[in-house]
Amino acid sequence: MKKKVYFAGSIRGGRSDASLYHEMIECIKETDIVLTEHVGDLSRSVFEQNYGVEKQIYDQDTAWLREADLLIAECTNPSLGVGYELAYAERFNVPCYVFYRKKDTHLSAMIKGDSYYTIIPYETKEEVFAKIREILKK
Ligand code: 6IA
Repeated sequence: MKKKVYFAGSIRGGRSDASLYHEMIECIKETDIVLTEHVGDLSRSVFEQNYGVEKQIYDQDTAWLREADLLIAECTNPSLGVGYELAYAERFNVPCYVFYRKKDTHLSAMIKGDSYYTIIPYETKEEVFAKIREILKK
């Protein structure tokens, strides 16, 4: 059966890796389902700001987190939202895989130091796609 994957990546934390998120999402979709395709959507505005919209986003994303079979996060670009999602997923026992580009960031000790998370440092995109395929085969 297809797995439901919650893909997490920076939105208001900065969009410099958004096209990489899009490629990771496409890679997951080759075999499984991505609940959060908008994270890799370069056409959407990051700053739609009003409480109603933000509450809807929070309610939908936390419902998807509870429903997900696993979470894949790209954490090179630090994001408060992604950090929150990782902690929320741990609370609901959702397995979490955290990717980051070694040369571009020092991943937070609060993520690296939590043995619940599978941390995946990488150098090339090819490594990322190969690792995603391996995770999804499990
Ligand atoms: O603090 P950040 O904005 O960087 O948090 C990013 C994380 O929070 C992502 O992994 C998303 O799952 C979630 N998130 C933040 N903003 C949104 C959002 N905004 N829609 C859905 N999930 C969100 C609407 C516009 C957007 C699609 C460009």
